[in-house]
Amino acid sequence: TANDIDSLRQRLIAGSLQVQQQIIPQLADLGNQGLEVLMEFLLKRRESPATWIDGKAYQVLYNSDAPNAREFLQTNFPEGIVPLKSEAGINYKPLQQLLAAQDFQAADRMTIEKMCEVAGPTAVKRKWLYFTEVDNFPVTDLHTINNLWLVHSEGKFGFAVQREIWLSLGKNWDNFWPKIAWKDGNNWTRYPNSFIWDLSAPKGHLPLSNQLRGVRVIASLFAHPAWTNKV
Ligand code: UYC
Repeated sequence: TANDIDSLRQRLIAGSLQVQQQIIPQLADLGNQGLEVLMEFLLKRRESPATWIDGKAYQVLYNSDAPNAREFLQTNFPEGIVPLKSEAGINYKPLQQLLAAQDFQAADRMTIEKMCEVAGPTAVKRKWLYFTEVDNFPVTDLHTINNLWLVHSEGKFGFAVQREIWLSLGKNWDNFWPKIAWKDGNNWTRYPNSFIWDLSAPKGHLPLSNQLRGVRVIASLFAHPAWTNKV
């Protein structure tokens, strides 16, 4: 009823993160009227940086086949809700689209591809990164990639989340790998099928950094000024 919708609307606007998280799928189940509330919610909040709650609301609209939801996003958020800023001239829209669709496995591959693009044509050909290339990454591009992951994963995924976990473990790699389910005892998690490609994964599980060539690339990522000098 109209009353139920209005009550959900009020709780979405004023509720805690936990309440908002529960309300969004309820609105999604209510058809067009529910979608309208999510549209209003996104518009109201568009002046502040997107959080993963905005991400959840956006994803409902993005993955809906309702024509008015599609038209709304096309008009108001054609590039998504995270600004796709790049100092390296990279187009992050394909990554945005995979994350909005919650295709975390394809998004993980796209992340590696985009990071190779940032590093330049030799890295694109090589298909993996040198740690010296990561040291030279523009802050802006790392922020964009990180924010896309964060906003579209209920705050679970992204480099900054991984780095916080690593710091909380006193920068101990041996404790870090099992914590994010990249290792179980002595066994590395097998790529790709043993990784968890949805939000049931532990915090920090994605995006992946292959450890085949050692820890230096991810160490450079975590040491990058992007995470300490906020822009
Ligand atoms: N793989 O085991 N990985 C690949 C991970 C390791 C290996 C790709 C992560 C350990 C080989 C990604 C972990 C290891 C290939 C990841 C992991 C290993 C490969 C695709 C847990 C053996 C084929 C992108 C730390 C004991 C490619 C890419 C090749 C691929 C990620 C083996 C994203 C997080 C040490 C043989 N693994 N990788 O980089 O280069 O190719 O031969 O980390």
